[in-house]
Amino acid sequence: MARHPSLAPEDPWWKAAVVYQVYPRSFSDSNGDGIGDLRGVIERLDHLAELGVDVVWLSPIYASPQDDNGYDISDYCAVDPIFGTLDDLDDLVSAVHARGMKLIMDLVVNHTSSEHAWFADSRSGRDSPKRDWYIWRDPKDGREPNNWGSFFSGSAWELDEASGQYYLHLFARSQPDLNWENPEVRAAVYTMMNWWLDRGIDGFRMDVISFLSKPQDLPDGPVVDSGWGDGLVHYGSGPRIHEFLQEMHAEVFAPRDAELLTVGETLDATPERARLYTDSARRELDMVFHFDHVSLDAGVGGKFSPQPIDLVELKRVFATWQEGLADVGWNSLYWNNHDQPRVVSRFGDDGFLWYPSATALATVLHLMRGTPYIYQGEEIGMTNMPFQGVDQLRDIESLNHIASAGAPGSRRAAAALRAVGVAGRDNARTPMQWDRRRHGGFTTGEPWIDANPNHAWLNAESQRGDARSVFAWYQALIRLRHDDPTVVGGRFTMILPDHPQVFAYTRTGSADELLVIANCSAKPAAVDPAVDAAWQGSAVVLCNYERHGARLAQLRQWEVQVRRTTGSPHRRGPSQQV
Ligand code: ISL
Ligand code: CA
Repeated sequence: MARHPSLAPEDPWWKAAVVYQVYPRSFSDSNGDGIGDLRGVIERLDHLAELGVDVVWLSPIYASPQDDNGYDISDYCAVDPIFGTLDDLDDLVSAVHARGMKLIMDLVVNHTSSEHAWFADSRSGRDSPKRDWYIWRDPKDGREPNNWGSFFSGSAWELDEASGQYYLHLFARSQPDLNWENPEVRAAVYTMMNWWLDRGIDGFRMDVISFLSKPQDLPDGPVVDSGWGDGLVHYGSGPRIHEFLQEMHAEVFAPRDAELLTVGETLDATPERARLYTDSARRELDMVFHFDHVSLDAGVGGKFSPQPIDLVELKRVFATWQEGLADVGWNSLYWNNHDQPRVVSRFGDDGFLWYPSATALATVLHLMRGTPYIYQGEEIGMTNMPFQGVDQLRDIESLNHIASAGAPGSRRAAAALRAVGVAGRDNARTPMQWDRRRHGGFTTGEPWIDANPNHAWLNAESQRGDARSVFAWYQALIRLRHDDPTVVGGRFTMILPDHPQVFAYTRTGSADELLVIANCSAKPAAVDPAVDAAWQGSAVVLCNYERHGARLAQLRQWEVQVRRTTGSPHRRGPSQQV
């Protein structure tokens, strides 16, 4: 891959890269069975090349019973027939590389599917040679070994009647946790990772990677609303996690000179922990996904008791992370993925302010310091789905939540359905909207999940070639990251931190300074006169309204501007120096 001009000589390539996540099940169906597949991805690669992204992150395509849409793997070295074959995957790698892009795969090694041969062996009996490949414990006082709850409702322990022991599953009961204390498990994972890298992939997104190390006494966690204990306080970045990741780096990545990318999903990460994971001197990961910004709208009962967010709080989270990794480590930057509701519906306005809010949210994210991740459909402003009933839902997390909330038809179950409609993962998993045809051109068959009816107007084809489309806006943001050293390396300074409507910051380079200023509200916003004065005469680099004045005294509804001034950088207007 050619190095982008925005990189400093010492910068690794991924500091100027933009990653695009493909959720293959919902991306493009090439054979009419209603499920997206690898040949469908190959057929749509020109869309990604035109967008300008550098890396494709492919969500799991491995053999799987699909209980958790592929995050329950039964064979790490096989492609599930619903997605195609290993040859199709090799063709995809070649096609991605031919367009100058890289491909990273999803590494799901905290757990396997209960249908994996390893687990079948392990559960065959207490004396199985693979018994210790998973986490088995005797009952405690006649019940589960501790009070940990599963992410997918209920206990994190499942009783195996045959042996009278419980096994741990932080997610579905069909997703038993691997025992990373066992060096045989770690060696088997590294062998598999090397097998994939030898096939030419360019790295991994590592699923719940900070959960691998559990304290061996498995202590109870604090009891939460569900009535179960929150084990995250113990297994989040557990006692041996850094030892395991440094061993993985030594066994898999260090021997290779290819330009690889590793990103870890770390639900428990704080900036302090993220520095440990991403400090290049520690040889662990290149970057991590934290969850502080996408947890702000979770109420007391968690994600399914959603509440409005406070912009000042959201800005504080971003400023904390920008400052926390300013000198050591590196941020990922994301709004969306296959687990999160669509940002334009969640934090923006998917009504008549759809275009300005989608473009304003994209801008404030993409021009911070870090590597941006675009989730399929985000580049055209896809919105949440207006689910009408449980029968339209597919996600195990949502279905379990509704089932555990109350009896079908009860008020509690109805309330749970409404919450799932706002915060559920299926909002991200409706078919990619390619054109105005049935099902958005995703399939010629019946899709595994309903397409959003707004595909009639909201689709990639209708935006192609339109300079004032969300797609064109993302192209412009990606070009800025590729071309502008201040976007990659400039110092981040939050300004107007307490403004209730305006999200604004500067990026200070060696010879210029950028201002990113967005009115993240449906009402006009007055801007501090000191900021207006300080940026007089600056050049407007981007604005999501067709006409803009020279002044910055007021911003229209969801108006975002990017301005540049040259000359020696100096503080401009009231700021929170982070
Ligand atoms: O989004 C979430 C946080 O509220 C959870 O739904 C999610 O399960 C968590 O972020 C972990 O996600 C990863 O591991 C899961 C899988 O279901 C998710 O799709 C994956 O991204 C188990 O493998
Ligand atoms: Ca298909």
